[in-house]
Amino acid sequence: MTDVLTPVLSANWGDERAWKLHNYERRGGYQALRKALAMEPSAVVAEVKESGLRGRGGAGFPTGMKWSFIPQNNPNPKYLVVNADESEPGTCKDIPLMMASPHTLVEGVIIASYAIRASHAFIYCRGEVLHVIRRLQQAVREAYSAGYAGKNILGTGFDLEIVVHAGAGAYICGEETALLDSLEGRRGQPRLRPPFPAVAGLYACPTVINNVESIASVPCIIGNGAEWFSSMGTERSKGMTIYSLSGHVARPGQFEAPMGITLRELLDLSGGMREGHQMKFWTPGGSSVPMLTDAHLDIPLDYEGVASVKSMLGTKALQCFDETTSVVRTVLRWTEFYKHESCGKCTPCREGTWWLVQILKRLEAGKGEEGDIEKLLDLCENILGRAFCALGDGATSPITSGIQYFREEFEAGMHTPAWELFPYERSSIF
Ligand code: L3W
Repeated sequence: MTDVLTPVLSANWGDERAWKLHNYERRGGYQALRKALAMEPSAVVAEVKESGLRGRGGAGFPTGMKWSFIPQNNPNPKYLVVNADESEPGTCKDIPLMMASPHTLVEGVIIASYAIRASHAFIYCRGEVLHVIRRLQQAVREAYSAGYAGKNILGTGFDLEIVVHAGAGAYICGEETALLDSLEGRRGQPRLRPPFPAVAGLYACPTVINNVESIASVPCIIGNGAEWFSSMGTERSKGMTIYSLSGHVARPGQFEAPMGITLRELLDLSGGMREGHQMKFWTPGGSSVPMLTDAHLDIPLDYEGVASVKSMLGTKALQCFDETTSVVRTVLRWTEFYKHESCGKCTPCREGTWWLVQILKRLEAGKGEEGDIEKLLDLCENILGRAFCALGDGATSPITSGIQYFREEFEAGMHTPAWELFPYERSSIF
């Protein structure tokens, strides 16, 4: 079964002091950069396009295409920004990657900046993870000392400054335009799109924003070629990727596998659900996408497979819950998170998430009122597509899908508290 795994990004995670430059170089690190610098920037973009790499931050937008949107006739500076603000519930792939192998990301940053002709790159990392920020800073310093960053990189005349920026701990700053506002020193709130960042991003200049895993995938694509990468995965979702498994599984963690693996296969690798328990529901990509059930264990975990059951692959954070878990309570906890993290800029999200929490709280307490389920669905309908950014939409997904699959638990909330039906002590989560 383990041959299902394709460790590339995680290949060196078990190495001693894998984060040090000399250990990264010993495994061939920075050879892809040398190769890229010998190519035309447009050829690097073409190679990434050809590979079929799609954004690993949640939306799956083709990475090479995004790079090609950068207008090269625009006289303004171009910027690369790495979204390292990993905060989607259950998502834990970028932080382990940056801790174990920060140079994979730094090498990707340099290649990507060269490809889009950026002379400044920013890694925006969530502020709570100081250990990650320190590790990144150390890796960037090492890259400067070795001549991989700074002026005249490897004697090619290419200059690049890399800045590691600490965010202040707001989920909304993972939204790309809020991240840009925050990076510019303002309160992080989403901007209207279009214009997309590729046209007017940081300081209103053309900017590529990519997720950590997307940029970290670039060195192996340049090093091994687009064909190597696209030989893995499925027809429209290419390559390998990192899935995070959490919750009631025997061995939670990160599993790097080709796009299209199923949760059943991943569960085999992680020892299955905790002993004596069965899968009840799970999320394919954090809590911002519709939940699925044990009926969906064999769908391919790629963009198309998950879309075929009306969910989204998202960040590939597979949170697994067994039969001891109350759906109402779980959905309430997630909704409290969205209410807390709503930036307040738009009314549907700011007010809507508050009302959703009020109704879910009384359903959890067994004090639901007649019509509460309809009210929840009506509120969701009025948030979906009407909020300023994806946070509002995301907040509705667990509720509508929870009601779709487990309506009887919401109905039970009219008379029985969730803690009676699902005692806390049986469920180790929430
Ligand atoms: C130029 C166009 N660029 C689209 C770019 C756009 C962005 C990318 C994807 O949300 C999802 C969300 C969360 N010209 C363009 C263009 N672009 N059209 O492509 O854009 P979009 O709008 O499809 O998605 P998004 O707003 O980036 C991301 C989901 O991810 N998610 C959340 C993850 C949270 C984290 C975190 O922890 N920080 O990653 C989980 O599922 O719901 O649907 O770059 O500029 N015509």
